Amino acid sequence: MHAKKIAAEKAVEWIQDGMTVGLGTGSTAYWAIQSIAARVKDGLSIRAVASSTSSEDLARELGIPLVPFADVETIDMTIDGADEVDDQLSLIKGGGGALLREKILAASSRRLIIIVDASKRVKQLGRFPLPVEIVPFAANLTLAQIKALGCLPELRLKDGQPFVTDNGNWIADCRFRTIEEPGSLETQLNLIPGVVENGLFVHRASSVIVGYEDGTVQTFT
Ligand code: ABF
Repeated sequence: MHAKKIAAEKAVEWIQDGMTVGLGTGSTAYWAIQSIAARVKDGLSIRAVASSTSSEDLARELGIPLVPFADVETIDMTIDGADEVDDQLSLIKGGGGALLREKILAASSRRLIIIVDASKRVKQLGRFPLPVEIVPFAANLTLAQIKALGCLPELRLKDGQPFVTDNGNWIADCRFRTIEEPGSLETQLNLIPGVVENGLFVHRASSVIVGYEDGTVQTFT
């Protein structure tokens, strides 16, 4: 918990007056939202958009000014967590199920700052099952096409039913074990018609801030 919090607080130091800020999702992004709220109380003037309804609700509750996506053309800085980060700053995201909105925010952000604790750093992506958002229609056919790319896809369940994303879709958690070429897999998955988006974020992170339990942080750019 401490490691996540200090990584989050370091990232929030980079926010400046007047910025449009993207709010991520997950337990590390939670600390960023708390820290942003504290700075807003102290007079920081920003506007924010969120990558999930849960982060949006939290931000509203804490008094962070939110704007509708329709009013936003670019985002100055998005601060978000990740499930795995490799040495090239490629990421697996989507363990929390918000990968589509997270990627939309990332794609429109001048800077994407990823905040993690040290457990998320890996030599090669793939130990964490890759989340892939799929449309419910003919989901079995889509799962078969995903499987043909060399993984074991499993439909994510919640209370015995398919987990439904904020966009009304389902998630397949795909065990690849190791992902040799994340960039090409990201593209190949998205060429399958039933796939909406996948959790590989390649060449998108501007910086990764790693927090450690001893209170130190390391920044990779
Ligand atoms: C989001 O939250 C996701 O992309 C990722 O799945 C998850 C990381 O969660 P946590 O910070 O709780 O480990 O950022």
